[in-house]
Amino acid sequence: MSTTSPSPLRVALIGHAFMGRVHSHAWRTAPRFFELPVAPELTVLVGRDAERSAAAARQLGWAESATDWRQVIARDDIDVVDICTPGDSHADIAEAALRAGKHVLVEKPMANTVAEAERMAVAAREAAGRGVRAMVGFTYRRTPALQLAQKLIRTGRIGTVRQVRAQYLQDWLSDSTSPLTWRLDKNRAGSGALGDIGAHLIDMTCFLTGEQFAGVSGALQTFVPQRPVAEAPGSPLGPVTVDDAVQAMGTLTGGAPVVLEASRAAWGRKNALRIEVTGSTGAIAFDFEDMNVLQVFDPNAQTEEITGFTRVQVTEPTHPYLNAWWPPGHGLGYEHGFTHQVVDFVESIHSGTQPTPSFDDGLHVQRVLDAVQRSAAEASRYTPITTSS
Ligand code: SOE
Repeated sequence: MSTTSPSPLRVALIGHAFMGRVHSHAWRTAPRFFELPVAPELTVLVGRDAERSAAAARQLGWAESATDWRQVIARDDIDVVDICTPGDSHADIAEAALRAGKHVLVEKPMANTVAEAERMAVAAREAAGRGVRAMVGFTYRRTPALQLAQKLIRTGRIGTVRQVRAQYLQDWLSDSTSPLTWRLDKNRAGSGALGDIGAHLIDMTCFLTGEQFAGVSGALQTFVPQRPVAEAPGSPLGPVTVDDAVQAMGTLTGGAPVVLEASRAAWGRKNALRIEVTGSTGAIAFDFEDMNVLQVFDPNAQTEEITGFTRVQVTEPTHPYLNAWWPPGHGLGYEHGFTHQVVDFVESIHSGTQPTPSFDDGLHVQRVLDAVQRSAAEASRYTPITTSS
C-alpha cells in the first residue's frame, strides 16, 4: 500500500439522464473497488435546467451543478470532461474541452456525422501531443467475458477469423404508443437503432478481431413513423426521423464476412447484444442477457457424447477485472462495464498512454455508420427477384 495519497482528478460531467446517471455511479465506485493512481473527484455536474441539474447533482453525488458547459470547460479546477449529452453536442463540447487541455470521455456514437467525428479526431491527435487523452465510451469492451473473448481470439485459440455475426436487440420501441424522445430525432441522435446500439456491434467486431471494416451494405426500417409527443393519453403525434431497425452485411480488412442486425423493436429482447465469431479452429459466442458467460467451442475438446459449446463462467478472480469484486462465482451487471471504463481511462491518463477506443477508433465506427446509411438510401444496392417464368 502506498502511503502518499493519490492526486485528485477533478471531473465535470455534462448531462444527467440515463448515461449521466450510470457514469456518475462509475466515477463514485471506481476508486472504492480499484486501487487507482489518481483520486477522481465529482466536481461539477452540468445540465441545461438549473433546478433539475442541482437536484441531479445532489442525488448522484456531485459537489456542485452548473448550466453552461463553456464556463465549466474554462475553469482551472477541472481535469476531465465526461460528455453524456445527445450526439448533436458531442463535437462542440469535445473539441472545446480538448483545446482547453481537459481529458475527454465521450459517450457513443462519438458524433452524429463523419465531418464532426473527423473534427474531433483531429482535436484528439493534437491534444495527445500535449499529454491530453481522449476516449470513446464503447463500454461493452469492458465486459469481462468479452475481454476474455478478445484474448482467446487474438491469441489464436479459434484460428483465423472466418465469420462474424452480431445482433443487438431491444424492445422498448415495439409498442407503437411509446412516446418520442431525443433518441428518435435525427437532428439530435444522428440515427436510431443504427447509431445507438448498432454502433456497439461495429466497435465490438473491431475490438474482438483487431480488424476494421473494408466495406458494408445495409438496409434501415422505421416501423412506426409517428409517435405521441408525450406520455399523456390523447397526446398529439410527432414524426420519428430515425430507423427502428437495421441490417448490414460487411467485410473486414482480413476478408471475413460480417452480418449485423440491430433493432429497438424486437419484442421480448431486452438488452440482447449477441456476437459470435467463427474461426478456422473454433468459435466463441456471447449474449449480454447472460453477460457473465462466454460460450467457447473447441473441436479438440469434443467426445462422442460431450459435444457443442462449453459454457465458461467468467466470474473468477483470474478473469479480467474480477479480482476487484465479489467472491468467485457471484457475477457482475450492466453498471460494472462503466466502472471498468473509468478505471482504464484514469490509468491511461496517469501513465500517459493512449486509451482505447480512441477518437480514431470512434471515427472508423462513424464511417461505417455513414456507409450503412448511404447504402440504405441507394436503391441500386438491392437486387429484386423476378417473378416471370
Ligand atoms: C450506452 O453504452 C448505450 O449504448 C446506450 O446509449 C443505449 O441506449 C443502451 O441501450 C445501451 O448502452
